[in-house]
Amino acid sequence: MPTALITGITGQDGSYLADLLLSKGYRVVGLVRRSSTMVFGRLAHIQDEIELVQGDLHDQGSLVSIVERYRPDEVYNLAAQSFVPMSWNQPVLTGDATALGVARLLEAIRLVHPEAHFYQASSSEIFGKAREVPQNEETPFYPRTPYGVAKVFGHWITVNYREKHGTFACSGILYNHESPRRGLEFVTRKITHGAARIKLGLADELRLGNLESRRDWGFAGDYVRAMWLMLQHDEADDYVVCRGETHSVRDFCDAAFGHVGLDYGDYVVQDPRFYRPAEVDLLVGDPQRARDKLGWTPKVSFEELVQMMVERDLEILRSKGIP
Ligand code: NDP
Ligand code: GDR
Repeated sequence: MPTALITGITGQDGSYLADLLLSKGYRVVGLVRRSSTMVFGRLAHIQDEIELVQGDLHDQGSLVSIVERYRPDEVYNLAAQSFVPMSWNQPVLTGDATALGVARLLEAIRLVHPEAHFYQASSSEIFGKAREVPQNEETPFYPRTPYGVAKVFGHWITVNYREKHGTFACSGILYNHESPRRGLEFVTRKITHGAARIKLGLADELRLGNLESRRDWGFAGDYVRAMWLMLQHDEADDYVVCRGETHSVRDFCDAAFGHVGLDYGDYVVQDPRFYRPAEVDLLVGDPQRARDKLGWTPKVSFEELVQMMVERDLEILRSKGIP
């Protein structure tokens, strides 16, 4: 039975990856950081099938001990301060976790278990002020936020450990991927949750920032499959993972409200508080390498994703006794 260590297991991607690896017969170990309220909502359905161990990307010693104790065949580094606007409020913390955290984990692997295969959660935010459209693995980086800058470090340190130390290390440059388990502060879930609340009479407006922003949105369940495929290949490489098509925030609102028979124009209010100081340019990727080398293709369409998210938000609200 292979062992996988997942950092960020309590997050959106961590929970989907844990589902996938359990279905493939892995022993799944998740690194969690200590908190006064240990609530692992996204893992409730698999809590008896996984092992959780305390550690933190800020703490080198904890990473060394965990890698030494479990000697995982595969390590997926999904942990990060992942909310882009917050990286302007806490740029140093973001750099420490999202950039240096990667180096700490790679060091732990190099020191105690160099055979492990390593996956780094890189991001389309490294392209930022995009030098070309669509972006591929050779497109130069131009991050526009402290988060993007930290992810550039994470990406290059992964490439450098592969080239210098021979670590089997892959960097997945993933574009936005969403799901019913997405955090409520990200725009897609904010919209589907907002539309569901309005439909059920719990709110009468939804305040958003720039409705013209465009993203290449996919389903998280499809994207974690690409992570796993990268670590099964016979050579380590970097891959762009995306659908290759964009939609605006406005399109997303239209689809989400439309699904519950409402017109978003009657409820969505643009609020300057949610505008960003520096927006990224058009981020749309070219997933050809992932398709050709890994045989990866996304299965869930934009429309199916929006509907899945709205339906689940209605279900969650109704299960709380709301009609
Ligand atoms: P989430 O924000 O849902 O999850 C982040 C996870 O990181 C949580 O489990 C969080 O733990 C953990 N974490 C944060 N800081 C630390 C730390 N110092 N030590 C240990 N764990 C920590 O992110 P997603 O699941 O959406 O994303 C997964 C990864 O993929 C992230 O690295 C993100 O930057 C990257 N990414 C995501 C994309 C997306 O569209 N979702 C696209 C491209 C990249 P806790 O629960 O305690 O807060
Ligand atoms: P992003 O995702 O910054 O792309 O990062 P987010 O959903 O936060 O924003 C997407 C776009 O929507 C616009 N927007 C709003 N965003 C939020 N959060 N709230 C609003 O009210 C709102 N109104 C409009 C934003 O301006 C932006 O253009 C995600 C994260 O998962 C990162 O960790 C990951 O690396 C990237 O995707 C790829």
